[in-house]
Amino acid sequence: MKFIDEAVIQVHAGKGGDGAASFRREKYIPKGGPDGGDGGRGGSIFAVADRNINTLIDYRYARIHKAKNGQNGQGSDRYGKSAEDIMLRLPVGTVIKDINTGEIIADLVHDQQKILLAKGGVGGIGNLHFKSSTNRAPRQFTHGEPGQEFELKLELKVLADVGLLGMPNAGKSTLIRAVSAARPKVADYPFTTLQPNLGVVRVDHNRSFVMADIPGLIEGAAEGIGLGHRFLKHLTRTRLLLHVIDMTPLNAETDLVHEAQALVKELQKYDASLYQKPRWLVLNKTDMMPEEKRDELCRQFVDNLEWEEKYFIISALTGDGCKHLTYAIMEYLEQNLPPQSDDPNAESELLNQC
Ligand SMILES: Nc1nc2c(ncn2[C@@H]2O[C@H](COP(=O)(O)OP(=O)(O)OP(=O)(O)O)[C@@H](O)[C@H]2O)c(=O)[nH]1
Ligand SMILES: [Mg+2]
Repeated sequence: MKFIDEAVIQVHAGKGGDGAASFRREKYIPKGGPDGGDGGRGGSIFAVADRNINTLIDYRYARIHKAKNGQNGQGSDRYGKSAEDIMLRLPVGTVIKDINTGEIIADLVHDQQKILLAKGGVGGIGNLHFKSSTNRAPRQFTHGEPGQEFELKLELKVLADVGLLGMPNAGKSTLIRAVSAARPKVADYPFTTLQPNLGVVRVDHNRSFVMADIPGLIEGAAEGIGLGHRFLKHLTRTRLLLHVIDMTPLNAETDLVHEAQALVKELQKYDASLYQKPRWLVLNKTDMMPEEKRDELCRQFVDNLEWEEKYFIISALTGDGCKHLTYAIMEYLEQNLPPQSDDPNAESELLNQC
């Protein structure tokens, strides 16, 4: 199914039914009292997170969601029926915003999380309830209240612990295939990956984390070159970024340092907080380098980049160095737990998005 990560929808909750004004008319009761029942409640609209859904495509086609109105009250003490609520099923990781105020209404982080989006109107009161010792034949009733209406922006931002960042062809998808059961397409041309992929990396039987592979990024992405930089939003909820670099051009003397710096600049242009996230370098395709010079060349590269954080020398193709990398990530994540406000269940929910 096509991956769509943004949609704009309208939600209209139902109006409450009106209360009734009616009097009892029966054969042997000449002056029947009031018997108008209350109106029913209008249908409300809820969002429900569903781990089996991973795209917002349905909401591109169905933009307007209207719940039914409550039924009006009727004579003979009959109450109007309340309308059914509508459940909008959305992927885990969807952020819901009110377009007009910009306010975040919900952030769906775990499966089956349910949030009220638009409240149905309360039903009106029938004249039955206005009867008193001084007014035995009230004609009053009230109208049902209107339902709430909003225009909402839905934005899916995948939830993962670690995100892969890199130029097209760097080997990001090969890496996620090497360390998890995810099976994104791998090919030797740029922009093979067109949507985010999640993989669960199990380091041993009860320790795991979630990795996100996103489409490649190139210099000028902020100006829309390549696939642009909109996929970077899928890295905003990660705790650690891995900058994957294809080391083979080193032999051809391409300016790898410039390329790496250019990519980081794109990150900075997109969002300062993404730029400030902890980031490690993953030097890939090192199976293509002469073995005896490999470590030395890698170190030189890292020095030229004036890189002071961690770096890893791997081959996603042969699996060399991948285990060491995944253990280091696991340890880092365990030592740098997310703030309390993050949902502890979020990770397990994600597994199902893969
Ligand atoms: N020799 C070698 N080739 C690799 C390695 N990792 C990836 N490749 C090859 O590099 C090419 C690109 O790999 P992908 O994993 O598709 O690269 P990507 O970064 O996901 O690319 P996009 O999805 O286009 O951004 C494929 O032909 C892979 O087989 C590696 O460690 N060594
Ligand atoms: Mg790819």
